[in-house]
Amino acid sequence: MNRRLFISELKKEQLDGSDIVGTYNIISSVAMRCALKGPVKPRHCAHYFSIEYLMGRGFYNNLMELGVLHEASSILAEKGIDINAFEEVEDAALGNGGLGRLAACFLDSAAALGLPLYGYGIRYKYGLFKQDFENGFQKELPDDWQRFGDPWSIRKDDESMTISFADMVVTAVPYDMPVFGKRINILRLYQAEDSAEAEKISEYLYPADDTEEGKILRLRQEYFFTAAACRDIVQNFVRLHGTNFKNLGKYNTIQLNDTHPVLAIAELIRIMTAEYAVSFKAALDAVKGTFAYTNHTILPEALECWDMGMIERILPEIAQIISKIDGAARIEREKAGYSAAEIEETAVIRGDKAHMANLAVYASKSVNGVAKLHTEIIERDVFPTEYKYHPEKFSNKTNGVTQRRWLMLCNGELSSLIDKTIGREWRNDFTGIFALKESIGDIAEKFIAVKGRKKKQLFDYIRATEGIDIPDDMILYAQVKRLHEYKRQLMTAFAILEIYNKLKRGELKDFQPSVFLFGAKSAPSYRRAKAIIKFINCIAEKVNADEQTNGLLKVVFVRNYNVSYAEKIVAAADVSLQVSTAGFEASGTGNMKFMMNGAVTCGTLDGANIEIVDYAGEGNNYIFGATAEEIKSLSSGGYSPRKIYDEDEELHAVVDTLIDGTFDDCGTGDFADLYAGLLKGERLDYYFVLYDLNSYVETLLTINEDYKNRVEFAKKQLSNTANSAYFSSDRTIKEYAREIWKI
Ligand code: 26V
Repeated sequence: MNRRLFISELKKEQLDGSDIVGTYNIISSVAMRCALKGPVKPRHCAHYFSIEYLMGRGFYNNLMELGVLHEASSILAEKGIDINAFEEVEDAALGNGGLGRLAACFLDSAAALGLPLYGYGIRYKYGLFKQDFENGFQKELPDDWQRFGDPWSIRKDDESMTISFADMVVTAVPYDMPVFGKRINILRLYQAEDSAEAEKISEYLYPADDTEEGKILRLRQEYFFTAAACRDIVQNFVRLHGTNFKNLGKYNTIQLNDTHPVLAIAELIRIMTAEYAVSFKAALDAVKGTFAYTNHTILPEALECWDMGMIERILPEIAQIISKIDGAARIEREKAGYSAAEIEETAVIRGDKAHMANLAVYASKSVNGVAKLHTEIIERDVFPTEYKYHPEKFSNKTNGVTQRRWLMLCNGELSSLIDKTIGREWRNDFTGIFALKESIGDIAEKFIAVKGRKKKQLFDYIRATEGIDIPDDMILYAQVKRLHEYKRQLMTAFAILEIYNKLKRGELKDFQPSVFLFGAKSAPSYRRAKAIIKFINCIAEKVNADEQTNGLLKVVFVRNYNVSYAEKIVAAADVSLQVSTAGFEASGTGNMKFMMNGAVTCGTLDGANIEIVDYAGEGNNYIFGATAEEIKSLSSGGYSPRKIYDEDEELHAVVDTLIDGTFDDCGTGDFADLYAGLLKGERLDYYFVLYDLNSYVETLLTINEDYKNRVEFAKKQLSNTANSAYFSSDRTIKEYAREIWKI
C-alpha cells in the first residue's frame, strides 16, 4: 500500500486521544481506504470453508502487514496517544481453538505468499464466550466483539443471497474482511438477516447442541454459510468460464476445514442439478474434482453424524441428494471390489445417520491429516478401507503458524535480536531463520535478557488483570489450550501438587522458583473440563497463599485466554507444556508458537511434538510418557490405574485431594466425579493420567535442574527458534497450493 498516502490521509483526520474507540475506527478505515483498490478474484483459486475463524485483533496485525504500523504509531505519539491504548479493543474470537486459529494463520500465509485463497464462514454476532471465574468456577459471559465497531469489514448488500430451509427463508449478507499481504485476499463472513428467527442463525458460535433445538440450529448454521458460499463460487465460475461444470475443479478447490462444512458437497450438487440442469452423475463427478477434506480430530464424539430425519425436515432436497450420493457410492464400491462389510463401514448413510466424514472422504479428491502421526492414524484406524482402495487420495499436511503474528508482532524484542544477528531476510523468507544456528552461543546472554523482558511484561499484565503477583525471575511453564481431558491439564495439576508436597517436605534442594501458568476455556456443558478448572483454581489458591513455598512455586490460571493473551504468553514462556495422551492431539499449533519464541517443549510423542523434536533435537526438548503404540496396546486391555494408585503413596496422596476434603468443590460433586473418572466405574483413567504422571514430574524436575545453567538452557531454547522454519504456515500453505489446490 501507498504509505505516503496513508500518512497524509491520517494527518488530515481529527484524532482525539480521549476517544479511543473513535480513533481506532478512524485509523482502521483510513488504512482500509488506502489499501483497497477493488481486488478481483482470479480465474483460478482456492476456497477455505470453515465454521470458525479465530482472527484475534486485526488492528496491529493489519497495520503491520500494510507496512504502516510504525507510521501510525508516530502520528499518534505526536498527538499524545499511545498506540497500545487499542489493546482494549476486543479480539474477533469467532472460533474455539486450534481449528479456528489455523484457518486464520492459513489466510495470513496465503495473502503473504500472494496465493489466491478465499475464506468463507459465519459472522457470529457473539464470538466464543468471555470467561470469568466465580469462586474458581468458570462463568461464561457474552462476547460482544463488535462493541468498538468493525472497521476492518465491508458489508456487501448488493451481493446478498437468499437461503431457503423447508420452514424459513433467510438472507445471507456478506461482510468482506480483507487479508493483507503480497496480495489482498478476502475472508467473507455471512450474517443471517430478515427476521428474529433468521438472525438466530448467526447469533452465537456453537450454540449448545445438547438439545434437539440446539442441534437444528447448528445444522442451519452449517447449511447457511456453505450454501451461500457455494452459490458465490458457482456464480463466479459461470461468469468466468460458462456452464461447463466439468471444469469446475480445474479452476476451484474447496478445502473443507473438518466436517462442519461438508453439507456443501450436497448443496453444490443441488445447485448444478436444479439450477443448471446438470445430470446427477455429472454433478457428482464435478464435486469429486472440487472438494478436499482436512480431518482435525480422531475423537469419535467430534466426528459429526446427522440424523437423516432431521435433515429431511429442515433441508428435504439436501436429504434426497445425500441419499443419492450414498446409493452411488455403494454401487461404485461394489464394482471396485469392496466387501459388503467394507461398503457398510465407509457408507455415507449408516443406519439413520448421515456420516459427514464418510461423505467428505468419498466425495473429495484429497484427504489430509494435520501432522505425520495423525495422518498415519487416520489412514490406519479412522478411514482404513478408503485408504486401502484409494491411498493416492491421502496425504499429510503438517500444520504451521504464521511467524508474522506469532513472532514478529508478538515478540519485537526477539525479532530485533534476530535481525541484528542474521539480518532481516528471514522476515521475507522464514527458512532463513535457520542461519541463527551458527550464532546461538554468541547471543545466548542477549536472549536471556529478551526472555526476561517478555516475562516482566507478561507478569506486569497478570498483576494488573488477575491480581496475582509473580516474581520476575521465575521459570515460566505454560499450558494454554482448550480444556479437554485428553490434553491432560489434570495431570499437570497433579504434578504441581507432587512438587508442592516435595517442597513442603524439604526434598527439593535448590529448586528454581517456578510458575505454572494455565489458560483455557471449557465447553460450557463439559462437566469434567469445568471441574478441572475449579480444581486448578483451588490448587492455585492454596499454593500461592503458602508462605513456606510461595517464593518458589506459584500457580496462575489466567481468565479469558484468547489470541491476544496467547501473544503475550508464548513470547514469555520458558517451557511449553504439550502433554496430551499420545495419539489424541491431531497436531497442536500452540506447540509451534512456543517453539518459535524459544521455549523448550516438555511433552509426549504426540501430534506435531514429534516433528518439533525431529527438527530441534531431543536434547533441546524434554520428551516423556507412553507412545501412541503403547497407549494403543494398553487400551486394548491390561491397564490398571487402581494398581498404580495402590502402589504409589505420593501419587495416591495427590489423587486423594479430590475426595479427602483438601479442596472444596462447593457441594457440586465435581471433584468426586473426576476421581471416579480415574478409578471407579468404566473406562478407567481413559487418558492415562496416572500412567504418565511420575515420568512427567521427573521431567519437570529435570528441566528445573537444567535451568540452573542459564546459558546452556538458553542455547536449547534458541535451538528451537532456529529450527522452527518448518512450522511456519507459509510452508504448509505452499504444500496445499502445490499438491492439492494446484494454484
Ligand atoms: C472439539 C470439541 C468441542 C466440544 C467438546 C468436544 C470436542 C472434542 C474435540 C474437538 C476438536 C474439534 C476439532 C479441532 O479443533 N481440532 C484441532 O485442530 C487443530 C488444527 O488442526 C489441531 O492442531 C488440534 O490438535 C486439534 O485438536
